[in-house]
Amino acid sequence: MHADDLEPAQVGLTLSPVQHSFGRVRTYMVVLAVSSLAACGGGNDAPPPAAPPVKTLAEACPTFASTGLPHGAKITKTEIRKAKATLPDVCIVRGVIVSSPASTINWAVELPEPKVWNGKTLTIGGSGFDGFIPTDSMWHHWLVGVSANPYVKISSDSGHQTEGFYPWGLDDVALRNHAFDANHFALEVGTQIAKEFYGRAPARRYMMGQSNGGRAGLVAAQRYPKDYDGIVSMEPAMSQQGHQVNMNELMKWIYASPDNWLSPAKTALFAAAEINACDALDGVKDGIISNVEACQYIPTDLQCAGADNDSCLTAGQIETVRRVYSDHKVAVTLADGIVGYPRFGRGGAASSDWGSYLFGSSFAKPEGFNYIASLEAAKVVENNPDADLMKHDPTKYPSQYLRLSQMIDATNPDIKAFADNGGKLLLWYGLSDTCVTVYRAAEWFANVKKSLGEDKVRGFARMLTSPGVSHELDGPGAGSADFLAALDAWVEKGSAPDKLVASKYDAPQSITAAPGEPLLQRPLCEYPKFPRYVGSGDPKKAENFICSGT
Ligand SMILES: [Ca+2]
Repeated sequence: MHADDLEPAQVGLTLSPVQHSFGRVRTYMVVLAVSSLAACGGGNDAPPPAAPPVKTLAEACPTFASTGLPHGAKITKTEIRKAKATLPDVCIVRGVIVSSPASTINWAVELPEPKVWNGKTLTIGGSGFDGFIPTDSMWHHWLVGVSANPYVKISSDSGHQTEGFYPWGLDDVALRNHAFDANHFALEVGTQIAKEFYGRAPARRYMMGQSNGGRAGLVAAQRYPKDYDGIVSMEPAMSQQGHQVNMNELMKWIYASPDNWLSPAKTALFAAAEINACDALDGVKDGIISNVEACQYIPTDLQCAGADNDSCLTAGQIETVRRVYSDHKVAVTLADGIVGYPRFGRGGAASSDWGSYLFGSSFAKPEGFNYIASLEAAKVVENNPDADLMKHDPTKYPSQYLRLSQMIDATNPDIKAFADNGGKLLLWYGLSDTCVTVYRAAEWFANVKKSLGEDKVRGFARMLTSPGVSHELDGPGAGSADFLAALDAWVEKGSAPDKLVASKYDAPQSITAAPGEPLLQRPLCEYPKFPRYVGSGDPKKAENFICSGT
């Protein structure tokens, strides 16, 4: 089915058991809807093909071959994936690029029917440490919504086939592939395949990713500024080494004693208290902490008077909350002169993030991703598969961390070449993200403005945020919006994404279910503004909120 034929309600929300952004946790998440497809021209405004397509997918796919692919790419397989739910029929061309004995890139190019292709490509970023092909696994809910659109979709495993970091992180070629080269190579391969398959070159090339995939989008703007006409970077793990170095200290604190660790019950206790303390600061008690900068609550009022139990916090647990909301400052200098890692945004306790990223479900067996990520980095910098995070001292490995950071991190604010090439950047963050903090992105975006000037940046980049939305894209806030359609409208029509609305839907629903009406909607505000209630009208409607700085 062509996405243009779908009613918005058919395309919007999907929920599916998905792979955790970094690890293997399975959870349910809300889809970033494609609900404004018709309104925002998500793919249905491209010019029609210059000539009628000669073949259908069924005719062209089995016999498709190319001998002229760049970067030594070889096709290994072609297959048709029949339409399912919102996903269109596609021909998937699979192949490899053998970069070195240590790094082979597996890539996949999904080609929609010639008569529905919108003439554009979309590179899909991976997650965690990569090691899998994103378009194969539907690892995140936003991908399901995006995949309804008739783009040629391009993705790769980034050059390694395991989801950890060790030992491939020791190899420079594998690191380069993971950090930036694999997406660039796969893009050039996918562009050539599209050209041969349809008989015309793609008119536009976009990139979209979240977490590590968001980092991959930013790093492309910095290193391959002519690769994309537009990039949607969602909650980018742009300072991966800053995160891993500085989470080491926080994780060592949390796992030093059960008195510092918050169980799911204690996390829920704190979440309710934090909302109670800070909810009304944005003008309405809606369960969403939107005025995050005014929220300074530390739960000293919850301190246990007697024995520890689920209705109170120990002194250590209160200190843990304080540390989560304080800047982390391990003295290891990383790429672009960066030291430390900022505090996390408010509101993550009311989402699944504090469980997924900080505390897991067991003190005895640390499983939160921030622990896993720090441990994986420790294995690489120590070159030791048995590295012990609790004994690891990052300050003893400054050159190793710097090497990783210079390779992987996307903290260079000079994206002038990307802007001068006409590229558009839509950067989005859920303020409650407790995997990778919004404040690192905010620092970077401020540096971009300092480097290029406010006016120039306004012409090609926006940083939008949603309060009460986590890295898992759950939480009480509204974070679902069709960012891809917004980007496309900006690139093709010059329509800047300044009036976007985010929705929150009920959950869970199957991926075949229509989303129904949103539970609530909020304007997507430009950082650091947030949705403030105007004081009257239905608080479920975006029109009754303004983007406010205070
Ligand atoms: Ca509120």
